[in-house]
Amino acid sequence: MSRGEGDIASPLNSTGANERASNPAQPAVSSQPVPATPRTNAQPSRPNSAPSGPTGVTPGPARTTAPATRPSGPAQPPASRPAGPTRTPGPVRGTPRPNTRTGANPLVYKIRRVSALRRYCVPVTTVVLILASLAVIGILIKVVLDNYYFFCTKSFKFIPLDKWCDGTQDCSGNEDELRCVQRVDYSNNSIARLSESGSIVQLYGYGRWNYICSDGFDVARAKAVCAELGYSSNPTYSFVTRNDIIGPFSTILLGSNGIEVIPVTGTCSSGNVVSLSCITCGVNHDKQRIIGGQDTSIEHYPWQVSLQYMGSHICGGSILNRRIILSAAHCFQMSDQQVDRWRVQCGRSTLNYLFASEVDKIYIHTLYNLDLKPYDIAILKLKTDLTFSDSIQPVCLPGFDISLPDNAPLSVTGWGHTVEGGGNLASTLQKVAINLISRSVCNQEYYNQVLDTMMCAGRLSGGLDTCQGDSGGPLVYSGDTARWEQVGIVSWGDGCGRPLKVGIYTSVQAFLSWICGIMKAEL
Ligand code: 4AZ
Repeated sequence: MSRGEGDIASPLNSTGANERASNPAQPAVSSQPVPATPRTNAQPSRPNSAPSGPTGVTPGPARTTAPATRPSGPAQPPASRPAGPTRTPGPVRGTPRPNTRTGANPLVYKIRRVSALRRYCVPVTTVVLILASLAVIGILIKVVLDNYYFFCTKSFKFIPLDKWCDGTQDCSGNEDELRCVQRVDYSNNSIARLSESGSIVQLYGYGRWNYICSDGFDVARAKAVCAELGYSSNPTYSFVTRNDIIGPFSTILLGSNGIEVIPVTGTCSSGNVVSLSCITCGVNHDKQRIIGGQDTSIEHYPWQVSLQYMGSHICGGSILNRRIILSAAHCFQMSDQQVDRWRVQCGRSTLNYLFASEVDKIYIHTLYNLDLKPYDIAILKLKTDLTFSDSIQPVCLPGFDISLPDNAPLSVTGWGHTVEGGGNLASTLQKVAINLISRSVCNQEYYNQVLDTMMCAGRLSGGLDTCQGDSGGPLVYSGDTARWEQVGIVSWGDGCGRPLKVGIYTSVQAFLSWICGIMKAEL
């Protein structure tokens, strides 16, 4: 116990207390020490502040023994007040000092709090700062490594980035070549196709394409046909009477190996063929077409996506189903082959790199070649299903026999540059209303480089076009219907918006079997 505390807490000898209180002449502060505890007359020579042990006690300097009884006077200082001769008196004599244990003195309490804060805050802040610095250094190291090296987790070594996805094994287990862009052609994978604005079913069998006679057609068969086309959603179907369709016809036998096509000899007895819709697609709320590129909202083109490589928008793309995105092969140049560095942003009008979906696989056409771009088509498979909403919807694929009218009105969308050679992407999704240009007209300006797998669209007088950053995006057609079909993929062109140099698009119609083959394989 400290002295100050003892002063207050020690019960005074009743005699002494009374005597002090009754002696008003006694000075407020005595230069003489006051015994810690009033002594009895039986111990007159013991130093008054010393413990009362019998031996080993050195008397205090020039200390006077306190009288056994004091003359009465004003209130004495507390009995155990420090006994040193130079003690300074307290501010108000006789007033008990505040009990700092209970925080009665705010100043002392504050000092204690400040020192406690210092005791804990300084080390905690130091630790936090050290951890933050380590995190920053770690992130910097990761950024540097990510930009220059690939880490082989199995062989625990770094290889230079240009050896990743270069077609040669550099890590054990071929780890550096596993998650790269793949060249595929599954064109013969699917035996189904849809005609007439993508709804009347045809199945391949016996060396020909057959219409499906509605006899015996049911939900299970509808699902099997949709699986052939690469869709797993709940289909809707109807039977339509088409006198102009004269066959050949077939029915479907569902076996353990999937669809078996059974030819119908002669005519279809019901007289009806099957019209099928595998997915609700191509629905939006924007039937208006405005001359010139302008801001639009993703709800008007909810199939539009942004393909991003290491956080940067590179190309556009379109949603075909919950997992499949259609785009252009030239978006995946030699240095951008690593699947895990790509993301797909869906459902946003403005570019945002935070909420993009991860990519599982990227396929480009086997025959794609950078120079002429005759097979400029790619499919990305997402790691997780998209949730459809007003801003995320699939676009429809056209029927295999679609024939666009001359000068057909088309829309194209994207975040690409709004000025040729301009350094900036559009921050808000842009749309431009353009028209189909015949391949023969187009080829006069493009020296016959526009092949059958390509189509031309734009405005011959210039000004309305796609540009760098729009590549891979969808060129869509709706005609007079409420259903938007993707007929082209932004591919190339001579500059942007130049007169006579219209945009060149990959023809979706030319690659329907390539697309469906992959979609079926990836179900
Ligand atoms: C490009 O570089 C690009 N004007 C896309 C489209 C067009 C030109 C260039 C068509 O991605």
